[in-house]
Amino acid sequence: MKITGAKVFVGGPAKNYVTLKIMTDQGVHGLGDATLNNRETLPAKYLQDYLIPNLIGMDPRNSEDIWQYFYRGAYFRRGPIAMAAFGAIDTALWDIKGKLANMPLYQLFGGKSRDGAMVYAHATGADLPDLMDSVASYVEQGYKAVRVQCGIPSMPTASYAVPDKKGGEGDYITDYSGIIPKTEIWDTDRYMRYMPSALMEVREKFEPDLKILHDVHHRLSPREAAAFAKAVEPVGLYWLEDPTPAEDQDALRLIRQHSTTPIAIGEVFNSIWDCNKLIENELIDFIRVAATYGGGITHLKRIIDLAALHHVRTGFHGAPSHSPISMAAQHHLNAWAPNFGIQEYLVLGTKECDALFPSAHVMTDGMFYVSDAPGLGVDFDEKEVARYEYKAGSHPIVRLEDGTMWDY
Ligand code: GCO
Ligand code: MG
Repeated sequence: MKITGAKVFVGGPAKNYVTLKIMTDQGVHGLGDATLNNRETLPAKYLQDYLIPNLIGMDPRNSEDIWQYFYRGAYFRRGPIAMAAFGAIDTALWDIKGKLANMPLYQLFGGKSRDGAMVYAHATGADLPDLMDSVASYVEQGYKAVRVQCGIPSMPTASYAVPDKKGGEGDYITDYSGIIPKTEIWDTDRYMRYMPSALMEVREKFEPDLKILHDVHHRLSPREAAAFAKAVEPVGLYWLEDPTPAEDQDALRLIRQHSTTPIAIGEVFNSIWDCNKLIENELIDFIRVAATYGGGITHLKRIIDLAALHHVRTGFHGAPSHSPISMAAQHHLNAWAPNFGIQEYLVLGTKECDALFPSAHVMTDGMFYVSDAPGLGVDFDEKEVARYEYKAGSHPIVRLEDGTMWDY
C-alpha cells in the first residue's frame, strides 16, 4: 500500500483551519489538522514544502516509522510548527488505519473505558454578575464543568478571555482585524486581590457538584502562583490552569509545596520532553498537550501512558482553533484513556462547521460520545472549504501599566 498524494487546505468558518488530506493507492484517505492559531500558514507551508514530498510512496500503515522518520530525521526538531505538521500526518495515518480495519479509532487503542467523556465550556463575563449569567446558561445546558474567567474591577483593559462589554460574545481569543495585536494591560496585584473571592462567589452560587476551572494563562511568578493556589483552596477548583509561564518545569515545585489545588498545564507544550519532568515528579494533576501541535496520536499516546504511571489525568486543549479533526482524535483517546480527566470543548458546531466537517459524534449534557464510524469518524468537504479564505488574526499582547511586556 502506498501514499499517492496529499493536499493542504487553509480556511474555515470563523477559524483558519489547516486540513491535511492524505490519499492512497487503495482509495482510502486520511485527514489531519495542523491548525496553529494565528500562525496557520506556517505548518501548511512546512507540510507542502518539506513533509509531503517525502511522504509520497510511503506505506501509510507504518505510522510509527513515518513518525520517527520525520522526528528523528529532522536535525532541527520539535517546536509548534513542525509538531503541528507531524501531528496532522500522524492523525491522518491513524484515520487511514481505522478505515482499513473498519473500526473506530478508540478500538485500536484498546476499546472504550467509558460511555461518554466529560467536557468543560468557557464561561466568561465582563464582570462577576455577567460571568454568573454565563455560568448559569452552561449549567442549564447540562454542562457539569465550566472554566470561569471575568473582568477585574479597576483593571485598565479587559483581561485574558474576557469580553470588553457585558454579554459580549464572539472570539475573545483571536482578533481578526489583522496581524498587528491589540494590547491588554495586566496588574498582578489587582488580580491576586480580586480573583479568589470572585471564584468563591461562583462556588457559592452553584451546586457543589459543578466543577469549576480557572485559567491564569501563564501570568504569575512561582511565588505568586503558590500564594494564589493556596488562597483558592476553599473554592475546591477542579483545576488551576497554567499558573506560571510554561517554559519552566521547576516552577511548579513551589506551588506543590504550598497548596493542594490541582494544577493543569501543557496547552503550549509540543512534546513529551516539555512535560516529562513535570509528570515524573508528580508536580501536576492534568496534562493538556493537544493532538494538534503535540505530534498527533502516536506522540500523545506516549504522554498519556507516562502520565498514567504518575496519577496525572488528561485534560487536552480544546480551544476553538482545533478543528473537528484533531478534536475527534482527542475524543477517541478520551474514550479509551484509563487516566482520562476532562476535555475542553468549545462548540464549533455552527451549520457551516458541520457542513465542512460532517460527523456523527454527539455532545450532549456536557458529555461527548464518539461515533462508531471507522477511523476518526469525521469527513471533510472540499467544495465547502473553497468558500473560505485565509484571514490574518492575532492574539493580544500584554503589558504592565508602565509599558513592560508581560506573558499572554
Ligand atoms: C485555553 C487556552 C486558549 C488559548 C488559545 C490561544 O485554555 O483554551 O488558554 O484559550 O488562549 O488557545 O490560541
Ligand atoms: Mg488555557
